[in-house]
Amino acid sequence: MTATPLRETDCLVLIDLQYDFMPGGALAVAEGDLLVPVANRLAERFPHVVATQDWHPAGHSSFASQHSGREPFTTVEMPYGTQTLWPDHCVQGTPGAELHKDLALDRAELILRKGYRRDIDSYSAFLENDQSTPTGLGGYLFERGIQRLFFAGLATDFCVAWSVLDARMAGFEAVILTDACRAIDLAGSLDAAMAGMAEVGAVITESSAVLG
Ligand code: VGL
Ligand code: ZN
Repeated sequence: MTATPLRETDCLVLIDLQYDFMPGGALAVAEGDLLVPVANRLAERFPHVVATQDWHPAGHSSFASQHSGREPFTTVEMPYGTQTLWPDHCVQGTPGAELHKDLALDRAELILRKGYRRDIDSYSAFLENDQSTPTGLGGYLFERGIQRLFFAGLATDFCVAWSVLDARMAGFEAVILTDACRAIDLAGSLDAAMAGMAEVGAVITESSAVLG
C-alpha cells in the first residue's frame, strides 16, 4: 500500500500500552504485547507523538472489588451512566500501571494520565466517562495546531474507540490503525465500536497506510 504522507499537523496517539493490558496483566488483552514494535515503528514516522496511561487510585469505583457481590465484566449504574466493572488494574505506582519498557517514548511530547479520580472512570483520552469532564488533551492538541490524530493501542473497543469518538466531537480528523490495536470484545463491544467510529467519520485503516 502507498503510504499516506504525514503532515506537521499530524499526531500519533498511543493508548494505554501498559503491562496490565498485556498478556500476564490484570486485565490482559490477547496479543497486546505485539503492539509495542508496531507502535515504535509508527512513532518514528510522526512529527508528534502523545501517549496515555490509565492511572487509577487503589479502590477505584470501576473495580468490581469495590462493589460487593459483583463480578468483573458485568455492569453497574453510576451517577454518570452505565459502567463496566473491571478487575483491579493500572493502580497508580504499581508495575502493572507502567507503560511497556520497550515502548519508544523518547519522542512522546506528552504522557497523559487518566482515570485518576476515584469516583469516575475515563476510557477516553479527551473526556471522562460522564462524557463532559475534559482531560485537557483536546485543548492541548488544538492549541498546538494539531489537526489529524492517528490512534493505536489498547483496547480497540474501550479506550481507543471512546478516544476516537471524542476526537471527532472535538473537531479533529481521526484515523484508527486497526492492526496496531487489540480488543477486549465483551458482548459485541468490538463490532459496536467499529460501527460507531465509522459513523462519526473516522478513517479505519491499517498501519501500512503510514508505514507503506
Ligand atoms: C481500558 C478498561 C478499563 C482500556 C481501561 O484501556 O481500554 N479498558 N480501563
Ligand atoms: Zn481502567
